[in-house]
Amino acid sequence: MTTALWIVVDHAVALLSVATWFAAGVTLALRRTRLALALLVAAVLVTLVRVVTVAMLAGRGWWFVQEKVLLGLPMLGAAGAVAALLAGPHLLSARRGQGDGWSAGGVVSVLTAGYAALAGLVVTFLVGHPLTVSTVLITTSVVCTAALLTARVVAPPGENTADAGAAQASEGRRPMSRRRFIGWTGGAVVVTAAGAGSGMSFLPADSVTLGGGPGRSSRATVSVADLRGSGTPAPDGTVRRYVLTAKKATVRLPSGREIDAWTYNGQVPGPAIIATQGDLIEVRLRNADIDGGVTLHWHGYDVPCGEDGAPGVTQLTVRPGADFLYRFRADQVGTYWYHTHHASHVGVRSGLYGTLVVKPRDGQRADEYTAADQVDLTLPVHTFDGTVVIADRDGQTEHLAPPGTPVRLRLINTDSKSHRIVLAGTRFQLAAVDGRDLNQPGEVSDVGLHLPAGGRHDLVFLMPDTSVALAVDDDRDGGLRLHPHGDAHGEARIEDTSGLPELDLLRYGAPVAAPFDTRDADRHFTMVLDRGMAMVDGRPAYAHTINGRGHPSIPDQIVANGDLVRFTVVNRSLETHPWHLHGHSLLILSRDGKPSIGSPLWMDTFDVRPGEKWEVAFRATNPGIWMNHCHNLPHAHQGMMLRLRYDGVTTPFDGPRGGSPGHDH
Ligand SMILES: [Cu+2]
Repeated sequence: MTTALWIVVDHAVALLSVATWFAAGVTLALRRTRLALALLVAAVLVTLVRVVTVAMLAGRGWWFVQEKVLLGLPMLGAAGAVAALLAGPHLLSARRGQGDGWSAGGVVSVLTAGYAALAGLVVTFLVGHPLTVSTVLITTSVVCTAALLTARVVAPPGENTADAGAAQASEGRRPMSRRRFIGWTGGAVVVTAAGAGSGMSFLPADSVTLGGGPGRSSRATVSVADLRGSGTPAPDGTVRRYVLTAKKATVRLPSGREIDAWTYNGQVPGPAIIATQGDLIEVRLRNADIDGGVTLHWHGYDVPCGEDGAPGVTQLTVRPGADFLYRFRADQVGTYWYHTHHASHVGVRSGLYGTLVVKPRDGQRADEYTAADQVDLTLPVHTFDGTVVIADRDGQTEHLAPPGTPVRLRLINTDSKSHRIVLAGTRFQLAAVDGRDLNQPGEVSDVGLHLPAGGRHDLVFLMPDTSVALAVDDDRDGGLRLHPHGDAHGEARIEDTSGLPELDLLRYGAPVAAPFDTRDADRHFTMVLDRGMAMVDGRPAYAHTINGRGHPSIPDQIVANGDLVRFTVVNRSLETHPWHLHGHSLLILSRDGKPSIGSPLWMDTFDVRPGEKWEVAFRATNPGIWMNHCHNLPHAHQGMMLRLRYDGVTTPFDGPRGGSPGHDH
């Protein structure tokens, strides 16, 4: 069973335990003896099952259960045991015909077990990982308060307690004053604990995390504003100049559908930026009328930090009428894309994106398909209000490719959710992932490719003499068709592709020796992804959280130039989080403890699906302050974003803008 399934089962059992304890308490209060006994037995059994589900989850990782093991279960276990001991004997006597099974202590304790079960569930959903002392104090105070109030209602202090149990009744008046004493002392303790817990929750969090490495050095600082790209191309390169103007436009798709888009130069996608390795790319960004502002972020391209396009971190947002010049050397070959990083959850979705492809200089690429006459298609996949647009076309796109032609399809997912890609009618190689060539990628067919949000896959093959079809999300009517002959349009029908297995990239291609020994990591950061209550941009929200916090209250990850850095990324939530670090590509080490055994897999955006745990590593060799976030852009907007900062690097752009791509100021 997958971890995600155990998470769901555990939620369900937790909910059932809340229901059964409350049902037992209510039926007991109503003196429905037989039903109350049955429900009490059920509640105890469900609680025991809960121990099993939590134990199973604990086997998948401490992050999945910390708050359950340290707080939820002990609280429920203690309350449940007291409830069974207080209510059980009376109910069993009643079953033998002695009394009606009711006792004040029984009702209060069974209902308290219900409060404890509910509190544990609420803590899991609102707080999650990591558990804090503050959470423990507040939660136990709330449960105790509920228990004390229930006791007051069930057996008010002024009332004769003769029916509260034979033992108490025999003690006459004294138990009443003792109960008062317990009530007042308990109340005082609860109020103190709640106050302390609430106070602690307002303590400022650490502003940085060092990942086990040394703290700040006393070295001279450098500003991101000075970390700019080279002003010259390589000796045999040229300067590729572009002007991109961000503006609103109505774009007409081939189907006739019109979309109100935010565009670069009035088109979606924006102008294709194409360069050869060693060229200098120079892009002037102007903003015509995008009110909130725009930037250009070079997704997956390890540009100098000052060119990265992170508003409030590496530059100011480009406002209407303003402009910004980006300049960097095209040293990295492969398939990339660019997009705005300001209010990106709206801007990118609305059309502020385009493609960046850097081709190798002749003879530099150990790739069998470098012939000049190849078909090389760059295919960003984007969804506008439910309509999938591939490159600049909706509906089905057709291309001619004579038999024997080398074909390269560069798929780019510009959406916030993953896409499933199937290529039918030919065997093919997945030659590159996220722009980086794989080592000895084997030929495959009849597989589905999982393309994370922001990710890129390069598919290569030699055109057969029959048609080839590319389907996105198993849609047989849309997608792309390649025909070997001009008269074949419309003939390529494809079978249902939804049942095809997914190609596992961690087992694809051939391994080579790792470039570094990841056991020697200088810094190790763990990011536990979840949902919960957190401050996001100064407001409380039901956020997408990292280690229980939301942007910008998540501590900066500090690294030093040259460090070997390791990330552990754990997803406790039930949504997929495409993880994206700017300015670096990450070597995938393992997923759920199973090591990557295929080609070295370098990714800049990898999907951490529900319940998964990924280990990745990289060498920190690109000084700057880098956004590190979920590329499901609405998630990033709702808190799931932090910064990785090199020791000694500062930004003059920090301040009210806060670096959030989700902010309109
Ligand atoms: Cu996410």
